[in-house]
Amino acid sequence: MALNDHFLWGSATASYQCEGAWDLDDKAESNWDRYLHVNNLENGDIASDFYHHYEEDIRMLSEGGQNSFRFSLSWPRIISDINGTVNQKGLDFYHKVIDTCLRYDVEPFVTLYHWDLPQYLEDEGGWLNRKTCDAYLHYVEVCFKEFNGKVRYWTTFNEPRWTIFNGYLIGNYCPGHHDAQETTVGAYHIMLAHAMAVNLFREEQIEGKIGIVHSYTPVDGVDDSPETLKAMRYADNYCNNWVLDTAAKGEIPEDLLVALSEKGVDLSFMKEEDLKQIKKARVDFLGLNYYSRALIKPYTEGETTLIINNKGKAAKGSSKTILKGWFEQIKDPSSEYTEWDTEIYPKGLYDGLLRAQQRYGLPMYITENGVGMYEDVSEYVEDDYRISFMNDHINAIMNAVDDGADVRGYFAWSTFDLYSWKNGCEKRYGLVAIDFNDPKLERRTKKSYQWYKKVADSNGACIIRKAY
Ligand code: BGP
Repeated sequence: MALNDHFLWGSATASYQCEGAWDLDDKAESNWDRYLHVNNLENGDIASDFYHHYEEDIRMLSEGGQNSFRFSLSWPRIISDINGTVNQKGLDFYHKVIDTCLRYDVEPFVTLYHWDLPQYLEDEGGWLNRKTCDAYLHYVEVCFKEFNGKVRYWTTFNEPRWTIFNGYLIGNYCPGHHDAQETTVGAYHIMLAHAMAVNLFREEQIEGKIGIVHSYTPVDGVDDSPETLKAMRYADNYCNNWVLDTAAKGEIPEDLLVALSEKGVDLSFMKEEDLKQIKKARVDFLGLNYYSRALIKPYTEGETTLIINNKGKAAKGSSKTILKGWFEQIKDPSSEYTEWDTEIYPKGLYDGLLRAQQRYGLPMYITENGVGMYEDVSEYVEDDYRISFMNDHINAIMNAVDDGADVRGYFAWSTFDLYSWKNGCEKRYGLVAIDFNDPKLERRTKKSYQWYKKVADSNGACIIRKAY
């Protein structure tokens, strides 16, 4: 059986990862520009040069059967300075992108923030400074008014957890800190900014729907013991609930706040009027990015250890997640893992969708799903592993829909090869190949692109169905 005719079949990108043109047309410097330049790391200065290839890229995705395109707006491209000056050239660029989508009957699915913060705000403390919430509100107001009527799907933030935890706790993203207090403050401010944006969206009666995108990590336990259940709750709060409960129910999980206080985090920065804003702001839908689940056992010993493998095969097996006193994440010996230590586990998507359906009862979009691989793009890429990965995950979605989950769209990560943050460009996710050594950055479709067209054209009817 196929999915319904309104289902969005698309793919996704993010401004910093694909646009390039990092200092063109009066774009301000972003935190990622600064951090990668100063540390002399591989950067997105050029990336896929979507800034100059957007027309071709949107045409190609449309020819590939896709009826929606998820992309983000770059805040530093749109707001030039700390005084909030609007850069018309930045707005013009996104008008062109959106108009091209509409010309091809492609639904623009817009992310307002995919991690590229203006450096002038990072200089003032970034997400640790409450003023960043006000600056964000100004930025989103400009975007809402400018693109109202053209954009029908808005999301406030891409993956608050990933950007805040990696930046302030794990330290592998900018600004590269390791501090639980800062992590809590940053997480709070980002969710407050989210709530302020949702409330503004309602007050201004902007057309369309608004949601948030979360890095969804469904939590499984090694057994059903009370200790494991407790560890799972810690892990679920850490991975998911602080974003999803806050966005969908207007509530920051109370037991998480208690557990943070017990760890010595000072919560006095939380203000009653902020909590009222948060309570009022309920999203219309949830955007869920699914890469993998977390398999959890109770905490045994050792200090908090958080290691993410950004080196691929050179560091395979090095990832570790231990939260002292809370939980430990373990590997499932029967599962397959990528070179970057991501477990391939489609059933986690099925389980996660049913849990989220039951808990929040909101429409859901899978806003990212894909597999990062090393690929030789000098010839046609026959990415059968990606086809099999996507087949099994779309199958999981279809199974979940059969069992009552309200899923309304699927976005493959990514539309074309792009810059994968600290993994650089060698970790490829695209349905379309780009040889980053080719000055023309020519686009060439992979086998998965043709396969995905058939899936979209048939509304999923050609997916090889499997039960669990
Ligand atoms: C998500 C991000 C994307 C993208 C993807 C793949 O967390 O929203 O920006 O990068 O993950 O992750 P990575 O590039 O680290 O492999």
